[in-house]
Amino acid sequence: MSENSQGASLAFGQVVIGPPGSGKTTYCHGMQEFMARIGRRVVVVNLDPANEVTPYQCAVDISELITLPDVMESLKLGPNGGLIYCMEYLEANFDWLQEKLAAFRGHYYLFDCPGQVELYTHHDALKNVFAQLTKWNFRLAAVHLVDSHYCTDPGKFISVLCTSLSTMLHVELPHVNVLSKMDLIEQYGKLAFNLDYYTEVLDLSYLVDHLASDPFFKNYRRLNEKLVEVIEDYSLVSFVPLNVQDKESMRRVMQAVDKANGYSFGDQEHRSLEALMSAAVGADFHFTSTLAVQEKYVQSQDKAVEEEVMDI
Ligand SMILES: Nc1nc2c(ncn2[C@@H]2O[C@H](COP(=O)(O)OP(=O)(O)O)[C@@H](O)[C@H]2O)c(=O)[nH]1
Ligand SMILES: [Mg+2]
Repeated sequence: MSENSQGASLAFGQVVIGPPGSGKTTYCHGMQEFMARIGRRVVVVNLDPANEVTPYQCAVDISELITLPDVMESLKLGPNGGLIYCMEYLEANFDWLQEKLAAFRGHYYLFDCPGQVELYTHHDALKNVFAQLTKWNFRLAAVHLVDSHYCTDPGKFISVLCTSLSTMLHVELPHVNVLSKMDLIEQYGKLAFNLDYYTEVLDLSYLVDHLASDPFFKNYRRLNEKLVEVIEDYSLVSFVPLNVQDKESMRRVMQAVDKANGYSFGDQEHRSLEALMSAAVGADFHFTSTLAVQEKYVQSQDKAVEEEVMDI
């Protein structure tokens, strides 16, 4: 693998990002097992210095380069400052990363990334690491995990949409946004709308109306309208629902990512004509798949809510 990428073969992979606790490490473990079962040669690279133990076997582990507790102790930094320092240190040590990754050329790479949101919305170190990987001929998609818990509160959901949008614009990679822990959504609380409303993110005016009926948010209607306007103007955000323990759900996420990073169009695996055609025309049948998830994890809701959804 050479610095200027000349001569390096293409390598495909995913950078798995999202807030702390959104399920990144669990996803990497699950996706590694899932892909291994379908015959893909896959390795996991741990880039999160806060991951003390990992459920998967790391091919490359940032803790060999730097650890968060060491940084916090020696530089007297808190956990957030410490993580930023670790990422800047990684950026300053590209040669270490390059050498470690080169040993696994020919594999599919899953990068388990840190959970600090600022790293994806403001700070440049990780973005520069991703850009450097691209120069080394990696074809990456960002898989941005968001806990489906946020769907249960329209205010939180708007903030998740803003974070997802600014992450997409900042990271500058093909993006697949994922609503994780779908199996828990029933326990998290009642949804105001059908699940596809949250995954397709088409007409957010209903969300603003819903918020306006809340006495606390009533005074913020104009602010919410403007936020929603920005999100709709870009028209970039949508979500794929995920339950990491469900094979069908993992397959759908994998298909979306394969399309995003271009893996579907390579010749690494035997692919059915149908899969190639659906990738080519951009059809991924999200709507039907979201309805299936809705039926599986969300009990039918009361009439008033159903009527509200019919209006949509
Ligand atoms: N029920 C359920 N729990 C999950 C799922 N994914 C992750 N978790 C749990 O969420 C917690 C945080 O997950 P982790 O992968 O460490 O999150 P990270 O901080 O983003 O790496 C752990 O207790 C996981 O067991 C899921 O799909 N369903
Ligand atoms: Mg983790």
